[in-house]
Amino acid sequence: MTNIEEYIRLDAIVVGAGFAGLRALWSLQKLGLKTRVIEASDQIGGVWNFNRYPGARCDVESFDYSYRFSPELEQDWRWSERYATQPEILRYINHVADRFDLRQYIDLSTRMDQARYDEDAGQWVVTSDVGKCYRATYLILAVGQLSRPKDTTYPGQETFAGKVIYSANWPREGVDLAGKRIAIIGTGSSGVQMTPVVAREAAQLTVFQRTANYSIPAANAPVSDEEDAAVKANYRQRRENARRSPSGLGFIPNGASALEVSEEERELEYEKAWNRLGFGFALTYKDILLDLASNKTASDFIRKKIASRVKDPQLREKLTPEGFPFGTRRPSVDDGFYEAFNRDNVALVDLKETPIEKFTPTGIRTSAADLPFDIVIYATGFDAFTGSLLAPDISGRNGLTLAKKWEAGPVTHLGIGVKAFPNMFIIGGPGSPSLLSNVLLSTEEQLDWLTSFLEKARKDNVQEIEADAQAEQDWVEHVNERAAETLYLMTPSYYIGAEMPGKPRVFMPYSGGVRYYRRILENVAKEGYSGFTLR
Ligand code: N01
Repeated sequence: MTNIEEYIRLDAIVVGAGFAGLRALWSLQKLGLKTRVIEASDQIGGVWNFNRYPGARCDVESFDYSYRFSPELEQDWRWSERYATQPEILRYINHVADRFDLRQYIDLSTRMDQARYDEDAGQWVVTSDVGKCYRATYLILAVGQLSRPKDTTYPGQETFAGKVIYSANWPREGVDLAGKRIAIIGTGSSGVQMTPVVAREAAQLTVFQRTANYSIPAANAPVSDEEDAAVKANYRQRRENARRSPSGLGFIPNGASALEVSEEERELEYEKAWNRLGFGFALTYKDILLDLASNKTASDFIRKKIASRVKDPQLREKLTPEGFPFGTRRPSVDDGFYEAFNRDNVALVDLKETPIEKFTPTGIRTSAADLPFDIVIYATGFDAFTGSLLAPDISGRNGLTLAKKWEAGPVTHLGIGVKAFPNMFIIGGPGSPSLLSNVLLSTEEQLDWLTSFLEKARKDNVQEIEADAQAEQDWVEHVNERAAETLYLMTPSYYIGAEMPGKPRVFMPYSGGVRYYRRILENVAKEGYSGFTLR
């Protein structure tokens, strides 16, 4: 048991040193709060520190997937590509930490094991795996939405003589793929990004696919000096446009329904979007994610494109997504995924036809064959949204644990506050736009709002901020109502908790868009932070 003197005493403790945690630190320091960040890894960067697999890059444009809080930073940083690679993003995060002198406030290699609300003291008591203990008024959870990788295993894996690697925990020293026989299991964004890069290095690559997903070309390109100058000349306006767009990507959806226009016009629009917009393809028409018939026009267009990219008719059929509307599982953005299957050294195993039975000492046995491998890469995804929030033991009033409170699925007010967990705030969590938006923009929106809230609370001498039960109920209803207006609920995906057996099936992110979400936050503030009890 820790002596009371041994606690590190803070105004705020932030958990996680990724994009959100660093931004929280910067904001809270500026407010004058004594703040520390604790981070389990020995390096900062969050998902960009862990996901070092070949081909990893962001699918939001670099100019938009970057901090907006410092116009000077914006002007000084030079992105080299439209979609930045993982190493470039990690360099950027490190640059920000140095530039704003943040490192001294970050405790690395310190994993939060437990956070307990001490009601008498009105403080969060945080303990870590390295024995450091903290007491803080505010607990800010910036632990990410996709930071708890699934630990997928198959029978016999321990007998396999080769290497097993998880894409979300890629060895820092790198992996020599040259001339190796490699398996990639999983065809979400990670598997799709990795495939063409691994294919170029490997002697033989076999991709194990359970569900074919829709993927759109990234349309990546170097950022020219002219483009860099043009964006920087107007950067503030670009940020404002992104804030006002529903997705935070800066694209305003075409105001028309896909069904309102002629087939020729639609094809032309899709073609333009296909060649330029990447992820923004989903916004070519306003109702692609809202109306099934409209969605079918986009889904059919993508299927046609896949057909034109894959030469072998059997492979083409297997790689073509069927049975769910485009965008209802998160689409991938790729740089040559389908074309990789035209190479002689790349094969596909359709797990629906020939499932994996087990690993053997030499490779993988499917129901059809024994396949030899040197390296098996799992790109099987994450326990999304709630995994990293529920991994530590967090308890609020009367010892109520967050796991118990969220037994039937996450409930929050605005995705930020939780009843019975006073002074605890979640950034980018369930019930907020997070993964249905430019997540960095939503993060900064939430943190700006939260900082103003805390500033006011301190001015008014408020000791405790707690979400109301009714407000929570109303928010969950609102999140569900907005989701019901979309097609998302039609498809099992990590948006609804379908990625983990036994996980409650509830819609996790907020689908109303960042613009609408911001208005709600602003109104809540105007109403004196309605839905929160301030004591
Ligand atoms: O994970 P996923 P991811 N045996 O969950 C399959 C972000 N991200 O790491 O669909 C065999 O999407 C699973 O199959 P199924 C982005 O938000 C962004 O790829 O469950 N296969 C699926 O094919 C993204 O959405 C970027 O049938 C198994 C795959 O593994 C999110 O992270 C890059 C299996 C998992 O796909 C997650 O992407 C990378 C099993 N036991 C990631 N279990 C960019 O910015 C699962 N699968 C571009």
